[in-house]
Amino acid sequence: MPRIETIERFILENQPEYAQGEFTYLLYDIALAAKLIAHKMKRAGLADILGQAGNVNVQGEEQQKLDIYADELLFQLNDHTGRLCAMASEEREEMIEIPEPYKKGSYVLVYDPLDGSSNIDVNVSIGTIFGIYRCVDWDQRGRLEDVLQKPKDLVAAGYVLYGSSTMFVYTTGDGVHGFTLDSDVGEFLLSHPNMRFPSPPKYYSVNESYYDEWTPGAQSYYHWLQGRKEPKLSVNPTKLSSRYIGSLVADFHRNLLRGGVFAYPAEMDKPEGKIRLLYEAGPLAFMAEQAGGYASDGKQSIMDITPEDLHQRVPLYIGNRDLVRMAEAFLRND
Ligand code: FDP
Repeated sequence: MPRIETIERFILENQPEYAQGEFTYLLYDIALAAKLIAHKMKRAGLADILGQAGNVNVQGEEQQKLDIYADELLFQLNDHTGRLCAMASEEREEMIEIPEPYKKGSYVLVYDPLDGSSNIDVNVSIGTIFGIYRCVDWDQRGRLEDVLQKPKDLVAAGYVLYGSSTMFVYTTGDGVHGFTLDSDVGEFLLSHPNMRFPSPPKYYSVNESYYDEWTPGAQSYYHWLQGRKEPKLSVNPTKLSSRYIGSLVADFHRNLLRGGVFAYPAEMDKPEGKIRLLYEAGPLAFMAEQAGGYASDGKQSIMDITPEDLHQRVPLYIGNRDLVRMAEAFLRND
């Protein structure tokens, strides 16, 4: 009989030396949130939860939109456990303090509860992204500086993909491991140990409708990815196939399995790009490096950028290392 490895067992057997239960249970709680969100999506179906918050359903109850549900759930599962000193969510303007009666812990949780919002209402894959930092000052209750840390300082990061099956993929700095939810037994089971970007890569993922807004460097890079012969480029073009879902988690996940690059370039009048550093680019950059890949804003590693603002955006190139390095080369002269 093949060895069955549940996520609980895997986390316990592979916990980093410094983890003394607190960190391990924090990961369990995120995995639990993932199961509950996946369950809610499946059980309620299109009619009940997709749609605008504030709508009234057939039972006369006010509907809660799925992204609000996911945000609340992650908050509620983590605010009282004594494992965190602060949280920050893509859905909330301000940093989340751990309410006073509860014990303060040593970690910080940043999360995007439901990424890929344009896909929620149309039943296309979406995801949850999270990152875990250590508190800067363990004696203090959470402050902004605990949250505004470089992705390089992450101790764990991961995502949940709600697709044709639900997957929980995470790293604690010792490789990237993927688990698939067996919904009959309600367990995440190890299905993808030690995930690495394969080479040669297959795909590029970019929303090319913004082509005219990109800088010349980003446009040339796009031509290079497509393998176009004209206009002539200084380096021989590669030739990748195009896949774009518009859900960062889903696009990243596919490229992690098949090899490729996801790009969301800066635009002429939007040099900051779109993707959020703290909740999206940072955690995925940490995962990419653990899977042998790389993430850049086009000039420098995402891992080295210190966020100045909770909702700071960055241009993003992420995937196979060579493909992302090539983006940096094309963007150097912009
Ligand atoms: P969304 O706005 O639908 O929430 O950063 C959020 C994000 O989705 C990513 O998940 C996705 O990759 C990107 O934005 C899609 O943006 P475009 O619709 O502009 O392509």
